[in-house]
Amino acid sequence: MQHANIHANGQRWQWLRQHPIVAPSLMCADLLNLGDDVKRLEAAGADAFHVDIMDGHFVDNLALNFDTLKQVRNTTNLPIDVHLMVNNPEAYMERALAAGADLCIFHMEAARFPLRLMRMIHAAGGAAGIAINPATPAESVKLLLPQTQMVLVMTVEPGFAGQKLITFALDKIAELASFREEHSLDFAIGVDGAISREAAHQAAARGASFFVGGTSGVFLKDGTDYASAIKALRQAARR
Ligand code: S6P
Ligand code: MG
Repeated sequence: MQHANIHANGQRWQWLRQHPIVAPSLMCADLLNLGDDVKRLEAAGADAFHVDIMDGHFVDNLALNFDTLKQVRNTTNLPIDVHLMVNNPEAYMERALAAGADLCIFHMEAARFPLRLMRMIHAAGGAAGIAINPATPAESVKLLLPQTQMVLVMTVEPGFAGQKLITFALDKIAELASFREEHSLDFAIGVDGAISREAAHQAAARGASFFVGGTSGVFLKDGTDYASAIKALRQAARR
């Protein structure tokens, strides 16, 4: 799957239609050897890379930044999604696009002008994604679904890797999937947070196709290599 996968109308989201997509979360990678890790993950079968950007306000942590994103862009041709966990995403979106994100995801809870943001992303040829926290109802994004390429359902409170799965958030996947079918819409459903094989299986059964792999799915502490972990996650995510 290559980044140069341009949709007929010039927009870069054809790749998002594949199932499953396993996107390792780079904040969980070896940050002192990030370039090597990106190459190793690519060779191990990663479909895309997930880059978390935090501001210390929307969430009480900091993660990667736009300079890191730029360097990752220069290291791989795989698609990159950027997950902005920031207040006022309107102020950051241009930088995410300029740094080479293919899919720009902002939080519904933080956006004052979600439609404007989506238009800005589309005008730059990117795909637009909306993330919702575990306690944010799926209902809150329904009006925007015809414009979006992905809804990222958070299955942990955003901010930190290594948390426990919040199972009630999984129900929103089925809700979004049935709305998608009912209205013949075309957006992917992603899941982020504690996505183990079991969680990937449950999320896929409800209609998710995009799986962020962190410490529960790809960067496993038990010595499982990246290729085996990604393969197992992909198998678990088969419909
Ligand atoms: C943090 C961020 C996530 C994490 C991912 C880590 O909120 O948005 O993308 O990197 O959740 O995965 P895990 O399996 O450690 O929870
Ligand atoms: Mg994330």
